[in-house]
Amino acid sequence: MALLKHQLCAVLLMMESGLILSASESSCPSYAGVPGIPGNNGSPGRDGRDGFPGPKGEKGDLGIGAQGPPGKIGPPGAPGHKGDRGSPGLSGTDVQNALVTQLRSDVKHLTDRLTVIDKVLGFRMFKKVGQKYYVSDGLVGNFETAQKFCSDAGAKIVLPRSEDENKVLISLQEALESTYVHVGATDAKKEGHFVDLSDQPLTFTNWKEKEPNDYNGAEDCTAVYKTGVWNDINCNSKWHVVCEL
Ligand code: MFB
Ligand code: CA
Ligand code: CA
Repeated sequence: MALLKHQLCAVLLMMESGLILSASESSCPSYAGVPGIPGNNGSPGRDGRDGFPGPKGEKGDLGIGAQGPPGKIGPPGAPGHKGDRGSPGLSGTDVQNALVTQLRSDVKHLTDRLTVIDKVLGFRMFKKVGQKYYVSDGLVGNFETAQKFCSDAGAKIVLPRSEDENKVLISLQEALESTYVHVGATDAKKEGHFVDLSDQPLTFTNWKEKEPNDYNGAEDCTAVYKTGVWNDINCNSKWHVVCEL
């Protein structure tokens, strides 16, 4: 009988858990329900009260404080050991000789500069370019005439060595109202290989496009056009003469 009662109750219980049926009170003993799905965690609890102070910690290492300000300058040290004997100084005569040598060098430099300036002032036109001067009397002639004129004046035919020097020559040509000015560059010794009058390679050129072209196979001298471009020309052609000192 008891078994039957339990079975009946088990059936009732299954009906309650799977069907929507109003559960009637029964005389069945109550059984624990099927455990439900665990609920979500509750919201965090309030902070707890501070705990009691812990035990005193061990003594820490010695701290390194910020570097203090530099100390006061200490007293002067004891005098050092006596040094070795120095090499003998110049005798009074030696000093005088050194002074005389320096003075001679200075006088020569000044004399040389005065000689140059004296020559420059002998020309109708001149322009300073660095430590040099470009000078002219407005002479027009061929390359040979130009070379002799400058040499007799203790100078050389002009040869611009930089863009700046080339520009100074252009400004002098404006004053001369010249078309071309002879310059000291030639390929007479080796065609197409232009050198200065000391046979050194040119460190600066400003050739016009398609120049030098040795036009008609007879152009071994060089002239600067009034715009500043260079052209190889016939050495017998006559152009303005500018020298440099
Ligand atoms: C040439 C030039 C040459 C002469 C000739 C009249 O250029 O290279 O030096 O000036 O013109 C085309
Ligand atoms: Ca040539
Ligand atoms: Ca030419």
